[in-house]
Amino acid sequence: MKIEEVELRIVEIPYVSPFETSFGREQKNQEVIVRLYSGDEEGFGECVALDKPSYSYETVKTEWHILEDFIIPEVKLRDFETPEEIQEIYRGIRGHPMAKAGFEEALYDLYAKQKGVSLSQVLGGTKSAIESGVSIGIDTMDVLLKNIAEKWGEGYRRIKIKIKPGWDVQVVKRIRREMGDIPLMVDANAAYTLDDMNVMKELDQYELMMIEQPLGHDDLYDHAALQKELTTPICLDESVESIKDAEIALKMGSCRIINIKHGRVGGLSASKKIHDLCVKSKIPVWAGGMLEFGVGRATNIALSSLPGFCLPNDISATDRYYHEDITDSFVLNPDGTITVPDGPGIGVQVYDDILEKYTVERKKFSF
Ligand code: OSB
Ligand code: MG
Repeated sequence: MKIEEVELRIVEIPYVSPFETSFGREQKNQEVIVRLYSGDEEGFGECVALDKPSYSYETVKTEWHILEDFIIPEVKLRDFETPEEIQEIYRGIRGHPMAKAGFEEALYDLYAKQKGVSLSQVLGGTKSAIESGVSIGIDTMDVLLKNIAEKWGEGYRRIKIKIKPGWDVQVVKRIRREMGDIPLMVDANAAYTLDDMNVMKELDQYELMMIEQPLGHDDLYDHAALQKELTTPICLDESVESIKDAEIALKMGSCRIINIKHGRVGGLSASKKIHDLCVKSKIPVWAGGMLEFGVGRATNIALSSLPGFCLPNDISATDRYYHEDITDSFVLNPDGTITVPDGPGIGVQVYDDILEKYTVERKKFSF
């Protein structure tokens, strides 16, 4: 895989409806799309940082900076045998997992395409369809209940709602009253501290599948203390940025479930390592999402076809996020799954005209 050219784009697409979490309400998503050229093949990757340093410190602009100034100069005309070889270059670049993951993803896509096999196959996937859940943002109670009823009616296998202080116990109570015992979980995006033990203990009464990232984005210690007090499993998202974090979290008992986002942990090879550790330790994993466009969603689907992904994922159909996407759309099967593409690489086509329509910035690096 000789890297002959690289193209970077910032692509911006509005959401079908605003998405609100404990760190704010957003109307649109911006992603950096990486395109690699090698012989007759192309590889695509998507860098998943948001445009603000809210979920993590990375942003669309820091991703671009790391790619343009540190990753692309190192890969110029380099001939890769396998995508794992990029790790040699990454060792010299501290942090910035989402920039690294997006580029590595493009290498994986290229590699799989050159071999004529699917990304799922390259990663060791065993499933032909993955379980689909849906993440629903903060809204008025009426809109939230309407959204939940609609998504549950479409067949999603579990509902996740976003919570924040003041929008938690009463909301869950109301959902349980209106919707009964549907598979339900909450995601706090690090909005609480141990001072909120009362809220956590109240949430513990509602048979939630899990409470995702209740405490600090970089905390493992307090989560271990909280997990001891709760029956409901804690699932870590933000706090697990590497295999090392996962090892410590499991040793300390900071969680009983891990959400793997390949962007957050620096790529697919790191994701596989965390997956393997969790399988060995009997810790269920599922794939988180970052409201990706089609390239990133296809990658999430391939990753979640691995055997340890045994809970519904934050991977919904395209129409839950966007009216129009840069790739073929993903649809929800009647049984609440999404089919894993079996074509080469990510297995979906990227449409140049649509990509062009939503591109707000582009740069090509020819060597
Ligand atoms: O915490 O899981 C999260 C979206 C953006 C940033 C963080 C998160 C989310 C989601 C949406 O919950 C998941 C999806 O892509 O459907
Ligand atoms: Mg989360």
